[in-house]
Amino acid sequence: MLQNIYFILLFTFFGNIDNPKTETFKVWGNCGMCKKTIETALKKKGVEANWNKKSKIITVTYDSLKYTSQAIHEIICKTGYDTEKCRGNDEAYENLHECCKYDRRKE
Ligand SMILES: [Cu+2]
Repeated sequence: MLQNIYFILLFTFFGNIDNPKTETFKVWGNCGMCKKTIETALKKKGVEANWNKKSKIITVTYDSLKYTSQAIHEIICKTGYDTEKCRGNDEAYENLHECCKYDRRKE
């Protein structure tokens, strides 16, 4: 567990992402658990991510030859969270912890 944390920290601060592209956009969500769910899903795919639960703004850095911007949004939507470009998967949303059931994006 501790090793995983060190790995994530190392990856975040010293990771060498090829062809890096950084973007910021809004991800709907509530709390620290949402932050963990969203960031972990992205980090597992080699994407650096930091979501601010107050502003709801995420900053992502990814390999622009490996992923399109849309693909990044879809990684997040699969976990049940709405972004500016896609709607969170409804089934995943239903399975979120009660405190994570944020107010959905207005279409
Ligand atoms: Cu939450």
